[in-house]
Amino acid sequence: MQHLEHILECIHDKHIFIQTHNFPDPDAIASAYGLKVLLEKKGIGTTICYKGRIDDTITAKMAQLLAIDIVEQEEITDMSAESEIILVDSQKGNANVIDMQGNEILCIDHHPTYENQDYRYSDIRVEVGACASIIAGYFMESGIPVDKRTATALLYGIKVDTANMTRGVSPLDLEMFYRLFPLAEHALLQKLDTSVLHMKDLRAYANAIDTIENVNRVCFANTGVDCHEALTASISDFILALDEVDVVIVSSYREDGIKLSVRSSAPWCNAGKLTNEALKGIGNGGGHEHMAGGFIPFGNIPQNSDANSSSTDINHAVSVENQPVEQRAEGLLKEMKKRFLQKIENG
Ligand SMILES: [Mn+2]
Repeated sequence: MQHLEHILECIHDKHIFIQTHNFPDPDAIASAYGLKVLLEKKGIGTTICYKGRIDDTITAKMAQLLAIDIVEQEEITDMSAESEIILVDSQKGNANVIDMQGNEILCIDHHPTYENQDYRYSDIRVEVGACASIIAGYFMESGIPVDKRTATALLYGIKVDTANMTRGVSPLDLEMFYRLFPLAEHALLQKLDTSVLHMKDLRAYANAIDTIENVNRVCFANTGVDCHEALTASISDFILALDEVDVVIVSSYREDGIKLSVRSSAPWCNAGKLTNEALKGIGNGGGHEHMAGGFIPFGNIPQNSDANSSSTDINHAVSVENQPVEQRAEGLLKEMKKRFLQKIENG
């Protein structure tokens, strides 16, 4: 049976929700949109939803230029506990996706699974570089023609998640890239490629460059405050391009904690596994072999710190809530660096 047939069998409602990970990236939006087009052809209404502010990001620009309707969770008015949700480019229980009110019945993703979940059906392929390739595959498999807008969205998702076919590329990504390429609107893709940054984003780059610290090819940097997910990720990629660097951990301050973006180009270091293990006890994270993300909430005290750990400092740092975020984060940042370096050293 084809994937799309499995999916259709599991859907009972006339209208369902397609939820992406929080602060969706272009691959998440492309996947959600492609699935929306497929389901609407089969008579099922859909709402694409997500959590997180994405103003001024390339994701917002993509949604605007391609006229893709996406709804932030606070604006959803018609979801109930019985509503059916399909997760795309994310998995239930992961740190980067909130648990919305409805019922997660299906999951289509390319991230590793950290917690087994009970879906009616799931199509999770960790070897695939972009979730958009999986969705594009549904079109091809079912013989449904791909319109220009959908092809453009899917191709853009593939380009971004594979860093223009240089990262985590699988045969499916290659085939979908090849098949979508002649169908897409290239002027629009070019516009997206050249509107990734804003002038004000340079402040985050400057902060990262100022704070850069390279320990045996493992590089730490901090972007300061007001640095959204996509920007943190592109700063990570930027630092990884340095000849002297194999692994990058970029941190940025949020009101409620520290967000991390991790990259690895080293065969000896799996970014997702490293991030997942290094943050156990102080936060959470995970992802792919070459790219990962994590979060350390303020107030989380490490449980298994070793003897020379700075947990007293951490206690102190997070207890003083009136302090500027930089000071509150100081102890946690130190602990985070120590944990990453230890994990890398122990292989
Ligand atoms: Mn993705």
